[in-house]
Amino acid sequence: MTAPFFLDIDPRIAADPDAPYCVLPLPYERTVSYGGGTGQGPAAILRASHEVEDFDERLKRPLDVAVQTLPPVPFEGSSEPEAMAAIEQVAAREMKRQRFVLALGGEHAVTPPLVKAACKAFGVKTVLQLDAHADLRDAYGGSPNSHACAMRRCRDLGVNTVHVGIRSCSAAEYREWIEPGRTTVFWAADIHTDTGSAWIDAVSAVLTGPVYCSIDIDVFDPSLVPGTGTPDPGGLTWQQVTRLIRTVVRRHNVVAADIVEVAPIAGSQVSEFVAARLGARLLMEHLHRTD
Ligand SMILES: [Mn+2]
Repeated sequence: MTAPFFLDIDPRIAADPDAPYCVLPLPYERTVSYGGGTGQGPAAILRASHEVEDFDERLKRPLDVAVQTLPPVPFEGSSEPEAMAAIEQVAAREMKRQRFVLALGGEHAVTPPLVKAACKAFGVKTVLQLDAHADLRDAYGGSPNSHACAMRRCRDLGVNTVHVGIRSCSAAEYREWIEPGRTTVFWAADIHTDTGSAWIDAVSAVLTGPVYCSIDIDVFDPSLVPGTGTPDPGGLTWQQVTRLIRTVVRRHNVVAADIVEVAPIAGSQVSEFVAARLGARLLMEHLHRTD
């Protein structure tokens, strides 16, 4: 069996090192605090992606994105700092050529090294985080590289962070970051009270410079995506998330993205399929952003 690649496209395009888009599988699972399985996420998303239709019903056009699938980064036997360095190195190699990298996790700990590479290659100014959790802890479970610290490590890089869909944070995260306005949070509860698109305009208004988009799959409600490390009730819908992405890629220079924290559940395919569909939609919206 050949290694799975993203979307049911021409295998020659999936192997083309000059395709403008690339998918980077990151089966990293190290600092899990609750449910496990994120190490299986990338392979499950790639398999599920072959069930995504060859026609984008929102854009009303064939799935025509040219995307190479890179080999997964191997993490066996590497320390946390070594794993972070390996991710940054591969991402930097691709971004240096101005390619759009869509990374597939793996736990959210993979994001800071991706953002670091994107800062060097594109001068990223803002990380747009879609997530149930703020991920602003300085350390968690004894590690500064925990999934629960992903946005805090991005702040260390000097970029702004904008958090969308949040419904869980610690008292310290709230007191130190959110209450004093050091970062901008769009709470899931507030998004749900807005039946129009004012909240999307409000998110768009606070984004500056080149944008890196980090999507923790737990931003979705667990009734849609149960297969994730830390499911949290009250999450966003498919329409809310994809409408936001459509607006953001059209109004801002989104240069790279990740979809993380998919933890497949045996006997169910919905979580990885939603992730695959989201990846396809994101790349298609980006490719056709000026149409
Ligand atoms: Mn997260």
